[in-house]
Amino acid sequence: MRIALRTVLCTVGLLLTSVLFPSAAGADNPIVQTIYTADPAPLVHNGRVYLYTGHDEDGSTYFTMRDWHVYSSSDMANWTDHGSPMSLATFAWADANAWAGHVAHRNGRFYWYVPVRDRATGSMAIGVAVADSPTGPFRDAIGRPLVNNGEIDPNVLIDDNGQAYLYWGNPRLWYVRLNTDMISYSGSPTQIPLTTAGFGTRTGNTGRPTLYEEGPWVFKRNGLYYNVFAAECCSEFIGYSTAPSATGPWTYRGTIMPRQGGSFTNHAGVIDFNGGSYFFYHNGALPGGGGYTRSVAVERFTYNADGTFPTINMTTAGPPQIGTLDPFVRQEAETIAWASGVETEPSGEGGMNVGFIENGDHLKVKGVAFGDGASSFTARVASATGGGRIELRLGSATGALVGTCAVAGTGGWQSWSSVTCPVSGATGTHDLYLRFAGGSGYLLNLDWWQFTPGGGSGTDLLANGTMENGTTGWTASGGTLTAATDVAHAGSRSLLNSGRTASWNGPHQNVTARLTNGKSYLTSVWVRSQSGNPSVKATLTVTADGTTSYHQLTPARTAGTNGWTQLTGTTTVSWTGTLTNASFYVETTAGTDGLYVDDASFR
Ligand code: FUB
Repeated sequence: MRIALRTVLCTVGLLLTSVLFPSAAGADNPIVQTIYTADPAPLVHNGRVYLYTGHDEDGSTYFTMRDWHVYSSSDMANWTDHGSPMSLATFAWADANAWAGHVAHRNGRFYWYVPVRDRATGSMAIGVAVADSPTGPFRDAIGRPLVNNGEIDPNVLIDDNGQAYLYWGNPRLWYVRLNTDMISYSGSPTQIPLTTAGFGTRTGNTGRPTLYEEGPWVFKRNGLYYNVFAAECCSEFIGYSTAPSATGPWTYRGTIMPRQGGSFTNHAGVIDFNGGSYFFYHNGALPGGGGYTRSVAVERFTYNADGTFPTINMTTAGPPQIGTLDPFVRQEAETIAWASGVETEPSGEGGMNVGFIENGDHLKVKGVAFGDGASSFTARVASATGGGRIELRLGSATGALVGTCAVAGTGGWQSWSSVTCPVSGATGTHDLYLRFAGGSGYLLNLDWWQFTPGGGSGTDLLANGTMENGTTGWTASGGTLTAATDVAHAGSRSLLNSGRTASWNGPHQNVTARLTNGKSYLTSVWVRSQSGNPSVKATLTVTADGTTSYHQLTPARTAGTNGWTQLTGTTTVSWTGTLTNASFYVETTAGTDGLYVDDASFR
């Protein structure tokens, strides 16, 4: 299957690319290029967007779908591939049709509701799987269908009062009240009346009472309930209705995404993340794509002042990147804005690796902030053949070459080894292209990569940023600072600031002697909450000639208790007069929740 997609990309793809992707190198939509994906279901959790998708098999002539995939992003431009943690095999009672699902988070667990074909009845049913992590592994929660009425496309809303609802349906539309265990329900499935007032009037494609077709996406925003759905097949557009309660009555509001995109189905998922609103959908835009070989894409949008949706059209550019990517911490090779020619697979060292790499293939990583410069590049590689080269280029796959790493054979595709090569000329923020070169056949596999900052003013101003030396170099501006060994982002220690009494309390470090006036600084720090979900940011306090100013080093991001959130940003620091104090702080925008901090750099 992998090779089939690659072949399509290399042959048919050339023509389609020139139509759909006039500058595929600059495009970020569709989100995934290594396989065909469909039916997006985004979930915001711990400062990341987790994107759950279906998977259209290469060359399909029907909805031939056997597994589901997970991707995640903190910047909406670079997406990390987490592989496939759930397939038809997860449900012993199912035998086909791994179709459009939805993941809900409750009580620290992740519930994935999916339509599959029930082997016993031969008709579609809804199964539910559960996991302790957003990336799985997922297991069948009840060993049988949760509901079984031959209809599809489950979606869950957990209302503010804690009542959860499961919605699904094609051709009808249903809901049932889920119990708090999320794997059973109370009462009977209820049919939502498909009235033209509620779901619109068909002008074509008759045979159904209203525009409603399938794929309900129900959510609540500013007190209003929305049901976004695929409308009036075929081809489908995305319409929506609103209601004053989770159970209606629904009022049809119009079109969000008109018919377009080369797939006769569409399927929407809507989230708010990091201050923006995002609309996920699918189309047939990848080379070889169509109604049964679809790809998930995303657009950023702004609700109208009255809460209605604007019209949203598909683009190849996708949303703007949030912040930048830090090349000086380990980055997974499978964190990608655009992949050309390669595929991903499970890595023997955990997670995924990029593989099946041939001469001329490349990975684009968007918005990489090199700051004052990088001096070297390290890659974790494996090769069962003679290896090849990794060219580091800026701006495009043929852009400025800032380094080349030679990779020799390692004796196997999962025999991992690290290679390092010098880098020069990588300063500022650029799209980074890892371009692979060598002979014929597969060259190498790539698990992760990391740059080392350049010397001189590019060095880190923080001492003990890894926190592996306990509290050395750090002070708390309030509360107690201790070395924590129960949680660590990397290594075995982090810092815990507990007993904070004000939002500005946090671990801080004096950087007065090392700060340069007018210089642009790149900040990266990982944070986690001890309790609650505070909004956390890094700040530089600068006092010069008796005047104190505050430089926001990173945007504030929500930190949770069961995962790490990266704060990152680039800020130019300047002052007038004589500098008497400069302190690097991690703080919250409000509240006094205890804060874990790890792997901080300011350079
Ligand atoms: O992917 C299979 C089916 O196509 C989904 O369940 C529907 O929503 C449509 O997208």
